[in-house]
Amino acid sequence: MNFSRAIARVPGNNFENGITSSTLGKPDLKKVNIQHRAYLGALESCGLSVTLLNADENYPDSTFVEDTAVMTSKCAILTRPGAQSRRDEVGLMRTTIESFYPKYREIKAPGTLEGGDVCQVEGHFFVGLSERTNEEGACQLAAFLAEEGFTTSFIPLHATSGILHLKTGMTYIGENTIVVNRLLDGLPEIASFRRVVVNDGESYAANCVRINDSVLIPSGFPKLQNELSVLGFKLVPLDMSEFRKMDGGLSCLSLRF
Ligand code: CIR
Repeated sequence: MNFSRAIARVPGNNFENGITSSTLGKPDLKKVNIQHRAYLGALESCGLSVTLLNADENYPDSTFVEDTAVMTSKCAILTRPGAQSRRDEVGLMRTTIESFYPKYREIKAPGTLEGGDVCQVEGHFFVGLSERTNEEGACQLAAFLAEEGFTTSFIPLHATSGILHLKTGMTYIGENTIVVNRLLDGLPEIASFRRVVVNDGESYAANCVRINDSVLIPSGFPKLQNELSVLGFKLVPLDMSEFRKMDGGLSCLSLRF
């Protein structure tokens, strides 16, 4: 959770044409850009040097860079998104990843994997098997990670309606603590962790991001904010209303390494 860099991409003018299951209405582009700039500012105030890529109007979801790669302290893996409209976003990321990790790996067909399904907990990676990430993709990732000494386990999400990616439903924020959607709280894989459970009204807030000594959380979820403050976490609340309309959370907007 100690990072020095991040990669992000400016949202395109056609951001509203991306994939969404939300019924919250169309995003307001002006607010999208204001919220994105505030997000970049928060990354910088956490000590990260941000590589900001230009918007790409061919890919309305391409500001959600997290889905295109898995970054670790030892290696980077380019993904192969399960969403067909997002598959070629990976090509846009290749040269940037290569500039930081000359020997990167890559998920190959028929594997699919999106970075939102990968939740790192110290030296272990939980990988969600979702509509976007299949077992083949997860196995390829696990093999790459094993070469670097990391361990992996899979968490099937198919039966858990409403959870797009694993990290939509749970995130590790350090100090042996996982913020988790009530629907995933019974998972045996996380039984040994301190769990902060978000219930239905605040389920969007299960996607937070620990960066160095801070935790970015979406603003507007007072119960979670209070619980994490009481536990001693240093919080950075950010307005994510417009990204939420496109099923995006805080982690999706950057690759951190
Ligand atoms: C999508 O459906 O692919 C985008 N609209 C949202 C992606 C969110 N990414 C993430 O949770 N890592």
